[in-house]
Parts: sequence; C-alpha cells; structure tokens
Amino acid sequence: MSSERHATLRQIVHEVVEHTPVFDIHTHLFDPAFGALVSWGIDDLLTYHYLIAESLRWTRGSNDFFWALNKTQQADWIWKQLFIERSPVSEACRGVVTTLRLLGIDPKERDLAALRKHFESWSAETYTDHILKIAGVRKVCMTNLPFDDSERVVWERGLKRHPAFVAALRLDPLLLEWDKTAAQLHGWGYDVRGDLSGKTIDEVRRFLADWTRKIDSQYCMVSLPPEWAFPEESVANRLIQEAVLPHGREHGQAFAMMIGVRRGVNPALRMAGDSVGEADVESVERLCAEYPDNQFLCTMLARENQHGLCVAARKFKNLHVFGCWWFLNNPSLIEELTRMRLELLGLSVTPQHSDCRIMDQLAYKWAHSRPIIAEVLSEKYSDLADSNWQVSRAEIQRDVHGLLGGEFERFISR
Ligand code: FIX
Ligand code: ZN
Repeated sequence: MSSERHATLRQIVHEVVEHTPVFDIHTHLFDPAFGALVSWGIDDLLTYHYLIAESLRWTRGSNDFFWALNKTQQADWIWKQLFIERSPVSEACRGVVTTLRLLGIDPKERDLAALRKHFESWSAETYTDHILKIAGVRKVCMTNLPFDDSERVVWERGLKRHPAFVAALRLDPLLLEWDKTAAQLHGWGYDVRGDLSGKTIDEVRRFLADWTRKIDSQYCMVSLPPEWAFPEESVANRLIQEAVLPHGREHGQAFAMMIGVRRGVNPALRMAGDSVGEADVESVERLCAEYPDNQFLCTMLARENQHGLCVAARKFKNLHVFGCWWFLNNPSLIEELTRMRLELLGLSVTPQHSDCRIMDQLAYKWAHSRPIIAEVLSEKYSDLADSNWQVSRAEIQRDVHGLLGGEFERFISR
C-alpha cells in the first residue's frame, strides 16, 4: 500500500478510536448519587495517591508533616513540589495538565487559587455529566465495597442511580481478611464461623447473592498478592472454590483477579505505599482449567507477567485479559502491552481500564490511552493492507467498539 493510503488509514483509525464511546470496566469512581464519596476538582486531582508518592520523594525524614495538613494544604504543597519547583513530566502529573486543557482551563499562570475558581460552580451531578461527555465514556464500572460503612449505608438507604454507572462487587476483605470480615458478616445476621465450619459457606453464598442483587453487580473482583497460588490450602482459596465460583456460575458473575500487588510496602505513605511483585501465571491457568464453567477476568501488575498472561488467555477461552493496571498505565508500557496483546490475542482483549479515583481523571486517562491504542491498531491494519486486506470504516468501528468495552460486555454475558 502506498504511504499516502497508509496515512489515510492511520487518520481514520485515530478518528474512530477518538470518537468511540468507552465502557470503562474498572474504576474507583462513584455514581454521583453517593454524594460525599464522589471525588472531583483540582484539590482531589492534586492529592491523588500517585502524586502523594511522587511529591514526598522531594523531602527527607518523616512524612508526618504532610499527613497533618488538611486537603487544601496538601494540594498546595503538592502543587508547589511537582508543578512549581520542577516541571510536571511524570504521567500522573501530566494527567493534571491534560485534564485542565480538556476542561478548557489555561494553566499557564500556574496560579492554584485561580484554578480552584473554575471548579466552584458545579455540583457532583452536573460535573459528572460534563466529564463523561469530555472523556467520551458511555459506562463506568465502580468498585463496590459493602464492607465499607460509608458506602454500605448509601446502598441500604437506597439511591436513584445514574444511568452510566454500573457496579462490581469487591471481595478483598472477604477473601483476604476473613477473621475480621466474618465478625462483620455475623453482625449483619449471616451465620458464619471463623473456621468456615457449619453453615458458613452457604451463608457466604447468601451474602454474595444478596449484594449481587442489591447493587446489580456486573462481576465480582479481588486484588491478590504476588504469592497467591492455586491450588494451595488457604482460607482465600477455600472461599473462592466453595463460595465465589459456585456463586459466579449460579448468578452469571465473572470473577476478576488483579494479581501482583504488595500492599503497604511503605506504611509511611499510607494508601500510596503499595508496590508490585511478580506473580504466578500458572496458578491462573490451573484455576481456569479446573473451572471451565466460570468466566475469569485477569490483569497483572508486573510487566514480567504480561507475556505469560497473554499465552494463558490463548489456552483458556474462559480467561479475559484487561487493562494496563496502575504502574503499567504509562504511555511506553501501554504501547508495549497493547501491541503484545493484539499480536497474541487479536481483538479478544480489553486493552485498557482507567482505574480513576477522581471523576476528572476520566478525561486525561482516556485522552492519553486512545492515541496509543489507535497507533498500534493502525499499524496492524497497515500490515494487513500490505497484503491487500483493506479494512472498511465499518469494520474498524466494529473492532474498536469491541476493544473499548464491547468485547468485555460480550465476555461477561456468556
Ligand atoms: O486494587 C485496586 O483496585 C487498585 O487499582 C487500587 O487499590 C490502587 O490504589 C489504584 O488506585 C491503582 O490505580
Ligand atoms: Zn483499582
């Protein structure tokens, strides 16, 4: 194909990827009906835990001074460290600058007090709709934690849900902190015992069924440490095998595993103190092999695991790989992973989720990922065109819809 036709194809692919609405399959955002739990605006953007970790690198000694500040003061301090005293080149810093641009705010005066004014006139509801439009996001999946008191009361009180927000049931406390969670479940009227005896498994299944219905969950999920192994005798594995997977088969809930996080490696950073470790892909393969009637979603945090995970997904059709999680959500790694995944898995993958915690971040995270996905995809279409396989615009639109959430919807509805 001539270089001119390659250029036209590339332009069409970029256009299609830019304009295709996304289903963002894993975020920590809340439906605006959750009120005070919704995070948005410049102070929340600046106090994102990625930026806390980056800014505290410029200090010596204890971090206590930072934790003693209120949110506005923390934002002031981070702004000074990462945006005034040096240039904001990291991906998380660049995200703030991109967000301001997409909101139509000119940051060139570098005046945080003036920037704050732009966020004053919105409510959580109007702001959410504004951001969804700017980001081109059609559906947002939350991470829902009934074990968290402030979230549970909202579900129990009842809420009028925003049409773009769907729920997913997060199971970390159930699977990883069973002793504490058993006491909680007991207090809510589930007849469970710490040693899993008696009616415990049935009662955990009753709890899962109750909350799946209450929140209309799309899937259930857990984050796991790199040491997680299957099979292996552990409370988490017993609960997975005897409660979560039977529940998944009965209620059509895929089980998402986010593997490779080492929590609290530096407790002085609080929620910014988690790290990464290489995990065991073979455990994922063994789980998929033993439970062919369950659907598994998986993302892994270590770069070293990405190739093995793609190969595992080639072997098991009940395994769907998603996202460039957390420390992988950087342009160079998104490109590498997306290329590897398309080459090994074709279009049966969800290349990206945003993991946003602050509503505004939807704008930058997708604005940063879309051109990379488009570039890799257009390279693949160009290679095909060299052998005279021309893709039509409609075919490109079909493919991109699949990559940006459509394929995920098909996978979880099987
Ligand atoms: O466990 C998770 O879902 C992680 O994504 C978060 O806990 C993490 O803090 C995060 O925000 C990563 O992007
Ligand atoms: Zn997350």
